[in-house]
Amino acid sequence: MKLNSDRNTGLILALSILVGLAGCSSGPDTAGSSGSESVIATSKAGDLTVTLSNARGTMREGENEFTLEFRNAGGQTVDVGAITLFFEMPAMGSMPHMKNDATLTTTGTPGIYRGQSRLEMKGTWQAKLSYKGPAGDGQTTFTINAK
Ligand SMILES: [Cu+2]
Repeated sequence: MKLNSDRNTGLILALSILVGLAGCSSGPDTAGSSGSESVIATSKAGDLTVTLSNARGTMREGENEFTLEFRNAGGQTVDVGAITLFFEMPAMGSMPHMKNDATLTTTGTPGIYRGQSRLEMKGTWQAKLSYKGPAGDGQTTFTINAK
């Protein structure tokens, strides 16, 4: 029966995502799922929803760690391949244009990445993200208010 086999496929996918999450967790405060983190910003990139989150739910001046997730309309994580992410602020008065790169690493779950970036100052940053890989090419921008 077509309906039954579709349902089974969905269940197997859900189970493998759970196994993936359990596999990359080494402690209660280990990231890898937004379940224990607060959303900083979300944005659409084509059919995908990109979510930036961390434990505090905000970015700040100085060192930041965060989680980046790519999900399809069904809520499943999607491997997007190579990602470029940087935070940018236009020149303001005597302050020059600022650009702070992020470092991203994969986790045990394809489509969920851990990120690090050092922001030079408080204020409004444009987070510019692009990716290229199995899900095609895409790009999006988030507005972040660093506190
Ligand atoms: Cu500035």
